[in-house]
Amino acid sequence: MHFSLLRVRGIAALCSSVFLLSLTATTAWAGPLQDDLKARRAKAMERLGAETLAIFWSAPARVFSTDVDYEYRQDSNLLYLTGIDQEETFLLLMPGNETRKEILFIRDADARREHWEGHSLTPAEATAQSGIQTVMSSAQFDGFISAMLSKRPMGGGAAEYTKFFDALTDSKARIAVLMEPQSLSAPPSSTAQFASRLRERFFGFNVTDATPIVNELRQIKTAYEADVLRKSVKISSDAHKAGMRAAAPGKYEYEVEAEIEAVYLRNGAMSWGYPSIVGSGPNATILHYNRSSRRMENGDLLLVDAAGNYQGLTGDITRTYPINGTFNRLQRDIYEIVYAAQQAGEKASKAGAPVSAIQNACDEVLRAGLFKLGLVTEPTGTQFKIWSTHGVSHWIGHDVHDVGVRGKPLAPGMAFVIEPGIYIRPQALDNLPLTPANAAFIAKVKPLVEKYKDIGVRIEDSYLLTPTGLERLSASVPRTIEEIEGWMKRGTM
Ligand SMILES: [Mn+2]
Repeated sequence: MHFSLLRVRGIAALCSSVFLLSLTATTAWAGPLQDDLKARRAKAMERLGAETLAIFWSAPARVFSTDVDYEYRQDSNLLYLTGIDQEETFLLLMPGNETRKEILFIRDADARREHWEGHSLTPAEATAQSGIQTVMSSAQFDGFISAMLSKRPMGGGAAEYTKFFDALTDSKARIAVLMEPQSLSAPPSSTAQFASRLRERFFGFNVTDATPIVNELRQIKTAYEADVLRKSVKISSDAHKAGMRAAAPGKYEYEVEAEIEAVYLRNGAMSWGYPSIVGSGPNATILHYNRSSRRMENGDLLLVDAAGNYQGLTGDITRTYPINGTFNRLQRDIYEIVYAAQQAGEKASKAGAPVSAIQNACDEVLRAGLFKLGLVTEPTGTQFKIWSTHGVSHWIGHDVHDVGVRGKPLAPGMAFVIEPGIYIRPQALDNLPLTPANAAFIAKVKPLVEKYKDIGVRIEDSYLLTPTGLERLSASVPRTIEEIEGWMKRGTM
């Protein structure tokens, strides 16, 4: 104890004196993650261009209650570019620099804070994790930005910053940041305030938004990311199977949730990717139900939407199943439509196809199925959206609803879900404007809504588009009626 405290102090003293010299190529780093991080940054820099200084911030700590914080969640973009899961971290990319194209700023060692919160990365450890050779103290961040925008070199060789400084002289420099989309009436975000402060004090640059560049990169998973995502979804798949085994009449929703989340932790997925949705009976029709407090009854369907975050990557899986192990006739009616819709969505998921092809394929099946059951009265159009209220696809990755570029056709390396759903909430009819057409519709469908009421079914799998086709990452979770009933009764699919 005593020894380690001294050691930390020693490092702190050492750091403050040598930070400016920075750590150069002598520091060892290696590993497939570090290679991948380097490649991600290289691609980002290629797109940012030589006249750019790009800045990426870590996420702030967030308060859970009074002086207790939530477990730390790193900003996805910073994690994507650095692999560093620590607060008070900044990444600077200066693609025009001679050698110091990547500069990482990390917080200083602090023995007292580390006694409470744990070890902070040393510069050498930050280099080992990120593959970034130049590491400075976060306390130097302001000074470094000021120096750069004043054309004052700070570390590096004589010509280190020439490209950026020349760009400032020619008023062609760019400061790239990630702008949050905001309404004009909202107060400016911290990023926008930062940009304003720079504009007030310095000249020769425009502030640009790096979001499209990072989004485009994140949309195509690297081979390394694909492997981590496979592992992540495998853990979540095992979790769903454990949840299915735990569901039974008389048990509470939270008992199923506990089984699911235990599998995450047992396998090193240190948190959920999003709060688990475990909704039985009428709760299955609430899209983001998260109370998990109901006692499940014989005859209920249980809708479980859950996935863990493993090494920063999150899949997204939903299964809906009868807690007594057998679908009844009405549940089957709805389930079969949703399943057929998902199958149609899978068939539409081809490289080169527009993303909207997935939605259209699902919609067609959902519309026809609901019309056939009599839950809608129009065989065309969007009337069926009263029971199928959400989009069927989104990207997955560092965020469960991951970023991407709108309008880009499907391509290998893209990871996404297909998640059609039908939710028969009688209240949905109450929300309709009181027109004669709606009154006629309500009169016609009311008996059927009464019959199917409170049935909510969503089926969601995680996919990766590969050069050879669509890979269903969550294929090990029972999905057809036969597979689910087999798993729940016999423990085999
Ligand atoms: Mn989803």
